Amino acid sequence: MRLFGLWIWILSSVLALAAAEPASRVAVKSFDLNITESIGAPDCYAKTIRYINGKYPAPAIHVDQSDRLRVTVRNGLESEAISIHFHGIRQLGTPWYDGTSHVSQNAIPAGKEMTLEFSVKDQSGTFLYHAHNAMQELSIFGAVIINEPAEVRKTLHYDDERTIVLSDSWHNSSLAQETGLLGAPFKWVGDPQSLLTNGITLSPNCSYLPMPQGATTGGYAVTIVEPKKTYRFRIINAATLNFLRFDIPGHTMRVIEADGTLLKPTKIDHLELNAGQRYSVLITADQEAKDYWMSSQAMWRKASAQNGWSILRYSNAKTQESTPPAALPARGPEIPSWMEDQLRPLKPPRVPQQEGDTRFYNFSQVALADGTVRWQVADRVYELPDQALLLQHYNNTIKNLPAASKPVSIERGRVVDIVLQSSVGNLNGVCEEHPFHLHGHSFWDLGGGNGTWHSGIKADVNNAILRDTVTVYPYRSAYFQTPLPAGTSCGWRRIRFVADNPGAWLLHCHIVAHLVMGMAESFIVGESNIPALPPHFPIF
Ligand SMILES: *[C@@H]1O[C@H](CO)[C@@H](O)[C@H](O)[C@H]1NC(C)=O
Ligand SMILES: *[C@@H]1O[C@H](CO)[C@@H](O)[C@H](O)[C@H]1NC(C)=O
Ligand SMILES: *[C@@H]1O[C@H](CO)[C@@H](O)[C@H](O)[C@H]1NC(C)=O
Ligand SMILES: *[C@@H]1O[C@H](CO)[C@@H](O)[C@H](O)[C@H]1NC(C)=O
Ligand SMILES: *[C@@H]1O[C@H](CO)[C@@H](O)[C@H](O)[C@H]1NC(C)=O
Ligand SMILES: *[C@@H]1O[C@H](CO)[C@@H](O)[C@H](O)[C@H]1NC(C)=O
Ligand SMILES: [Cu+2]
Repeated sequence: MRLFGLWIWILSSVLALAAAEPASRVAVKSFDLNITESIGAPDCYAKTIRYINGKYPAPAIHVDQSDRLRVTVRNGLESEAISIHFHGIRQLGTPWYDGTSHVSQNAIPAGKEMTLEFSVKDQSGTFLYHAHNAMQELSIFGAVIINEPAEVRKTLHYDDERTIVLSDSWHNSSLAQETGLLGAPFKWVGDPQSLLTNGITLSPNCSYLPMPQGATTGGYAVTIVEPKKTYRFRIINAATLNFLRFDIPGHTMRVIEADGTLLKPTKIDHLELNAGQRYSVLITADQEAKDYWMSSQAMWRKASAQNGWSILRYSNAKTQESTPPAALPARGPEIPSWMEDQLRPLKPPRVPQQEGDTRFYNFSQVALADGTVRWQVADRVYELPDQALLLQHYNNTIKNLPAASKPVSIERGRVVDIVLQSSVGNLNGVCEEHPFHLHGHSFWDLGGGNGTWHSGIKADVNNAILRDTVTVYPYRSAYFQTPLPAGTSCGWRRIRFVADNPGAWLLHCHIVAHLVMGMAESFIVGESNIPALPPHFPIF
């Protein structure tokens, strides 16, 4: 492709320049994220949605590893405060630009703006940005792509790339959902009405209201490929609840990246990815030139929205499809870690061999006497403080925080092992799956298992994949299995990281409803090494 050739040309010129003059390599790339809200119908149902730079879905951000990003977030919402988090980007040395409200900054009020500036020099691959204030994650998300250096990219053997952002969508507003989740009686958000691909889908019996000019009216996303070429599909799960199964019929998928870590190419039948996780797969357009229906659907819950369809289109297809098949591919059986257990890192991981300080987090949901329901992690329902933790650090007020909000202090440079232990709560006897995400650090995924973790279980460090979001699976008593008594262990997962990034960071379930219900822990890493806040940092 012409564009591809141009890209290579630009990259090689940049590298040639760099060889002559190393200082010229750091380029600052500026992006605007102008957030506004107005009517749209991404799945046929008209509601208020959020546009970025007047576009829906939100535009992708593409950068090179050597770039510095300068991102100006302008909150043009009517009344809600917001912050934008770059998921998986470590913010090494810039903890104040993590975009996590109540933790790294105070949320940007309606009508105000803020500029984040950070480098990504130790990272490459597929990431995402999304809102990180209360339930808003539902409404704003986009891809972030950091190109590997040209010499690495060459070894991955693909001609071009495409980005596929999957998400889940509800017709009710996020504020209505939050009220239901935190109130008495507790009201669960339920399964999403739609599974979107690149922000859109169609629902059955679609009938549009009159829409303003430029409003999105949904449809099936189309990914166009040229015959014979090999593509890197970057597949991002930007859902806030659903663990997804993704299928491309008729084509072999070979996984080569998980959350920014390159993998030994591995053939898989279908992709399984949890909220916040990203994978790159190679596919070759070597089949009959026509349209193929790709699909996403929820796993590990009782039901799934049935409209997660999108089209894979050969550029020379003679006919085009408009009606998806009657049924999605069979979604089961649900086997914990089925796909992940097949994956191997491309390069031997540099996992610290010594056991870290092990922190054991037993979590379960708890139905309280007043009719509310929360999630507790190590016997605590986490409450985000009003003033951001990092700002409180500078004001020396962390010590005054109530127990429900106090961060755990970790010395800089410590190796930390975290065991995420899932147990049945006292509400419904169910074990759920949970995608856990750590801010400011990537971690080695040391695997998971059935029942209760104990120190006699040794980790397989040689095959650990460095990533930022990992699933704690239910090994029993899942939604479709027999309920079990409160306290029964559902399963565990273990991660290891080096606490090398001084700042205030969240570890939390990436099911946003669970986070709102308290499923989080906060850390202050290297308290005495946190760099000074940049001058004029907005306090809001
Ligand atoms: C974002 O808004 C600012 C201020 O109104 C404007 O100058 C800028 O051009 C906008 N950027 C985009 C990409 O629309
Ligand atoms: C949507 O919100 C309304 C009002 O807040 C509530 O009555 C209704 O049950 C909600 N529906 C769903 C599917 O959550
Ligand atoms: C769509 O219309 C058909 C035929 O009228 C009906 O059977 C079906 O229930 C409708 N589906 C939805 C989601 O409203
Ligand atoms: C510290 O507290 C003062 C007084 O309340 C406030 O004006 C200032 O903005 C705070 N600083 C930070 C970094 O939050
Ligand atoms: C986990 O252990 C329980 C109890 O022994 C067993 O019933 C269940 O089948 C196991 N789950 C898996 C996925 O092996
Ligand atoms: C984990 O939490 C559950 C529910 O709070 C409790 O019943 C169980 O004993 C705990 N298990 C461990 C190993 O602490
Ligand atoms: Cu969860």
